[in-house]
Amino acid sequence: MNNNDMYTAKDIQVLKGLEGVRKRPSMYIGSTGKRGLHHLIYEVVDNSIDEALEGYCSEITVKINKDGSVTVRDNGRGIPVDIHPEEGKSALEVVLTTLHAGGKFSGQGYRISGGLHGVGISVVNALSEWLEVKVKRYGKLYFQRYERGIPVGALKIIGETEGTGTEITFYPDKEIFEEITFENSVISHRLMELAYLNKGLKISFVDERGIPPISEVYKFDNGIVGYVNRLNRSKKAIHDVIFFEGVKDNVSIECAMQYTTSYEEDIRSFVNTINTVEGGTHLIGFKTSLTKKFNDYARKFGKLKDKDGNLTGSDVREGLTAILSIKMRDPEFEGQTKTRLGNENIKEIVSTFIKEQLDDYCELHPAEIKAIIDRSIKAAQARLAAKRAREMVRRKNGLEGSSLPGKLADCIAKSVEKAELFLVEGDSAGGSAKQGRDREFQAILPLRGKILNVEKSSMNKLLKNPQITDLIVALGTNIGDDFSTKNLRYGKIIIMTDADVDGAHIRTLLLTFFYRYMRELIEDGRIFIALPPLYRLKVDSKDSYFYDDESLEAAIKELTEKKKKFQVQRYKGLGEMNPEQLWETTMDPQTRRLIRVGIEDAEEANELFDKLMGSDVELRRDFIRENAVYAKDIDI
Ligand code: 0RA
Repeated sequence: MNNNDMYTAKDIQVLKGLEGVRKRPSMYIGSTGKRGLHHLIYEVVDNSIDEALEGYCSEITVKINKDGSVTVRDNGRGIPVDIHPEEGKSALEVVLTTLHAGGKFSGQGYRISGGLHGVGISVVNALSEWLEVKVKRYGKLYFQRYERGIPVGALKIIGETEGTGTEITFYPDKEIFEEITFENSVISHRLMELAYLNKGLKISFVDERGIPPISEVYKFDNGIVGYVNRLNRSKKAIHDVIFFEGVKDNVSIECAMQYTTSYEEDIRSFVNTINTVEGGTHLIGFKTSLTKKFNDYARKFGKLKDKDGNLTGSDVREGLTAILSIKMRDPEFEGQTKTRLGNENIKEIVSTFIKEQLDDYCELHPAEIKAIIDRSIKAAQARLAAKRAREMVRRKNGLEGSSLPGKLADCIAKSVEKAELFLVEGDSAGGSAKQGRDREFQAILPLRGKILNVEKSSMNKLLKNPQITDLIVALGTNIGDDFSTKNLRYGKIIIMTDADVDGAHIRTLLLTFFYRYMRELIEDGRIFIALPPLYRLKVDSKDSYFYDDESLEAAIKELTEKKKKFQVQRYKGLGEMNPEQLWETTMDPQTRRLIRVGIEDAEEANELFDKLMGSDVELRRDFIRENAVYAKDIDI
């Protein structure tokens, strides 16, 4: 008998099912673009991961072959090859040709994992030009080949073997996919993530297409703790990774978290190893308990007083890197991309678990909890100060019909790209700058150095400072959550301070301010530092200017050799220059030197901000000596 003679009503239904997949592939794998293509690999790998989750598989290999096909191999139990009593064919064939074979067909097992759409490997089979499967079971090696979902030839034994496992090789169908080239970075990233989420599981990745081939092995015995360490590898952590794990009401929960000095929040949540990008009930449970518990501790430790308001969710999550990974039966996924967990009961389960674990942790590690709370309180203070500053800005705009600050000497040009704003330290230098500037496109805002300097304590005070609110109004952008470049009034913002300790201090203050509240301006490359000359050299009543020691020394050497007379003046401050000199040396676009501030420079300033604000003068001096220049690229 050949295959055709065996067709029954059931077989026709099967074919119709797979035909449906080929007619509307996007319904099953999301798209026929790159994402959908890569989804084929994940779908097969997820089946192997299921075996690992159930404790039967310790090793998975994913290989992109020279011909562009992909092989996924595992040492799980192997897809059953026995004849399925109802269907009258091998279980393997049922799994590979029946849509939504859903829960493992035996009825006993269950699919913990289940891929993004949970569609099963029959979909991969339907969308592959060909697919070959090898199974090791009962000491034999079984083999079967399919083309576009239809078996070509029966399942047969092709050898003897030891152990168990499954190996699936498939070649995506060009008739279905826009392109069929796999991208190794996408795959290796996901495989690494899976290895972190399944501690101890060894996942190998091989790409044989290139010369030399790529081969990587992922195996992490610390699981998601290692993942958090990796995510924080270039951040500064304030304690060791906190790790909770346990099972509650049949839900297995793992959580790893660590606070850093960064301002970012990086929380990733997973359900059955699926990245729940849109969050869901598990994440809500986690966040709720975190906020609740940290407020409790803050009051218990006297860090929040009766009159103080509560810490908000974003206060307690600032600087937090965390992985929340739960494993459960029958997850329901909702949302645009089906990556939000919908099961309502999970909220309570996760939140109770996190509460209990945090209490235990707090008992054993009060110092860490206190450090975290101090961090959250700082975040809350900054939030409140920013709010006050915003209100102040709004009031100013409102009352005076968005009039500009009195201190600002504005320019004539209205075009943002042309207009420049100089932030000048001190009233006297401000005066010179006003006289020396090209008023067509250069605006001056003097900042009174003393005021900024006296208030060494914190960003809070800085935000209350009327000069800073003047700056915000002058820029027209507002700050923080209200920040927008829509009404930005200047294309270049140039910080012009003295080349001394106080100048560097003010610069750090301003850079930190921009970094925390107007970061986009730095990212857009709009913040600059003016480099005033350090020396004036007078020869025969002609002046030349020098911006560093080396070039001055070279000039002096030459003059000495020529036995010429000269005079050197060292500039200690901008105030020592008259308006013409200031224009010529520091403001004239033809001759000036500007340093464009990069985001790394601002990050560095931000990190040093707290140190600098302290009263440790030595620390400040050291810093300023080492960081006199935030140079990245010089823009003359
Ligand atoms: C159905 C039932 C069982 C395992 C599998 C399928 C299975 C599928 C794949 C796909 C890739 N690797 C896989 N490994 C296993 C349960 C088998 C049993 O009860 O022995």
